[in-house]
Amino acid sequence: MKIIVMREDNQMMIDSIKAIAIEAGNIMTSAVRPKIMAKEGHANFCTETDEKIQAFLIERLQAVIPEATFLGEEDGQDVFTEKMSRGFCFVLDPIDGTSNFIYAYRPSVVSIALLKEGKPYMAVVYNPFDDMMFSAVSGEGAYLNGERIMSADTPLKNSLAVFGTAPYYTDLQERTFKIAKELLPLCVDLRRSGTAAWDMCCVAMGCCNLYFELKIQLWDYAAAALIASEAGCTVTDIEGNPLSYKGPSSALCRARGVKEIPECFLKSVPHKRELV
Ligand code: LIP
Repeated sequence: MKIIVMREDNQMMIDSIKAIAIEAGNIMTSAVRPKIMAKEGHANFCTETDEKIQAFLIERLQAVIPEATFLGEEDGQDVFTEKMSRGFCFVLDPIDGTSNFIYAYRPSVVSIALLKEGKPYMAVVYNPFDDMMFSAVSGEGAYLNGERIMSADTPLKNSLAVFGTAPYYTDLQERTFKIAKELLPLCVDLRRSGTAAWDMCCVAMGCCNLYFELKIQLWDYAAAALIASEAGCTVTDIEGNPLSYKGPSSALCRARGVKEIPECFLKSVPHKRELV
């Protein structure tokens, strides 16, 4: 594993973002029966704690980079504008795994991505329930609680795979479970956690070797995709195209040991079906 010495200014900035994520995590773990609001789509919820954490993150991160713009899941700040692809833009998911949070099903995480000129530059994903802090700086490696992490180099058949059900988009469920059914015999077993950011961090730290979901939002993948990439993963949409970092996308995160995209993904793509 290549020795990496982080640039001092980057170290200071990522340490500030991590400290703010820990405080946000405390707001999450100390919440008591927060008010729940329904959003568009099947079982798509927001709680007053999601909104409280997002407001807290914007106020504190604005002090770290005064000129930064913000894109966050809550409060109607969910459209990626041209302005956000210039300079610094923080992409926030105050609680990734909101349904988990509502039902006290673990984990839920705080996800903070920093884009520079529209490209992933820094990332923090914090699980406050297990005090697990994932972080990465582009080109400077991925870390868990300060220790460098790399994804597993073992083949899919000797590993777990994790997937997201894209519950808000009922038109995608038939394809999701068709892929899952064909993926199961190719691995040891499947898992479903309820948070895309946590799932990709699990691939980054070597707990499982593949994660997929047919549609997630920019704030679900922006941070965890950089952490996974810096841990040697290949993170694309399910067809193998680079993630846009401009809006919703399908996601496929493969550990170092999963060299090819399993055929069950390629043949599931409607317009590709004729080709396979
Ligand atoms: C969640 C994702 C999860 C997905 C859920 C939801 P949220 O994000 O992390 O992978 O299956 O549908 O999108 O809404 O809890 O921030």
